[in-house]
Amino acid sequence: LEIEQALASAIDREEFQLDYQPKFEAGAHRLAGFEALVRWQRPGRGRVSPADFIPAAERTGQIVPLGALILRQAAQQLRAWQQQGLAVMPVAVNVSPLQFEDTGFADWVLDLVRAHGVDPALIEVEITETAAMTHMDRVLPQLARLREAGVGVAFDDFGTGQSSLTLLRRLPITTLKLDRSMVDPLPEPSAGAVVQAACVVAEALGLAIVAEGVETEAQAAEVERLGCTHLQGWLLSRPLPPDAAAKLLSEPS
Ligand code: G
Ligand code: G
Ligand code: MN
Ligand code: NA
Repeated sequence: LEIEQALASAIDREEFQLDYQPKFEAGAHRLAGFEALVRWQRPGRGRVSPADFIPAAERTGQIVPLGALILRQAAQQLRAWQQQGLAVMPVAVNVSPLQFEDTGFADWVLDLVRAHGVDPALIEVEITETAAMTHMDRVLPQLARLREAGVGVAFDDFGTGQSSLTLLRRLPITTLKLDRSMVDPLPEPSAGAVVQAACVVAEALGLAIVAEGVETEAQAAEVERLGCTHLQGWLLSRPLPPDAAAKLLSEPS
């Protein structure tokens, strides 16, 4: 309960910031967008990892107000970058299935983004494959609503869940994010075969496919050879604070 009380006051005081991890096109490694990753700096206590507080916030339901705060911060950041005259790129925000329990969530997101003068195509939502599959009734119609308005929809941690290929065809998604656990073992051949199969499916369905957690040159070369359209990972860039992300936006690529 200690964490629940701490989270409640942290949400009230907005003690959270977003870092932005760049995502790059395969090949030329041109900047293609960012993934927003929440950071909690506890006054007097230091940083708490989202790997610790996101699961806690999901257990308590606090992910709903926290998730709203995160989306608002992302919209504010996009507006700020636009006002600085930067050529903005899409920002992907991780969304919990609990946020979709409110059937008005998708419309709320669209209102939020438009109220900030931001094109909905500059926002992408990331939902884990497992979350989308286990809350389909609530999640799918709202993903479709977001898609119709131009919001990107990414299937996160792809390859770790159990979505069927048949279902994948009918989902309102634009991007598959290949889980780091599939990228880690590369260039091991059996891992390569699985990644290649995922890339073939993505291409056939017209989806982008992002290799996550790319840490080595060998992994980068391999995911590009196997057909991934985008790369994200520490080899190319760590998650960046907003000013460093803005600097990337201002550089010719
Ligand atoms: O940034 P890091 O690798 O420490 O993140 C750890 C986990 O927390 C990842 O699974 C990531 O998806 C999740 N996470 C990071 N930021 C957010 C966020 O803004 N919302 C949600 N729901 N999850 C996040
Ligand atoms: O669950 P999700 O895929 O949203 O989690 C993304 C998490 O992966 C973030 O917490 C981010 O900090 C982390 N991450 C990003 N790049 C790398 C990487 O190259 N290696 C590792 N180990 N983690 C990474
Ligand atoms: Mn993610
Ligand atoms: Na992921």
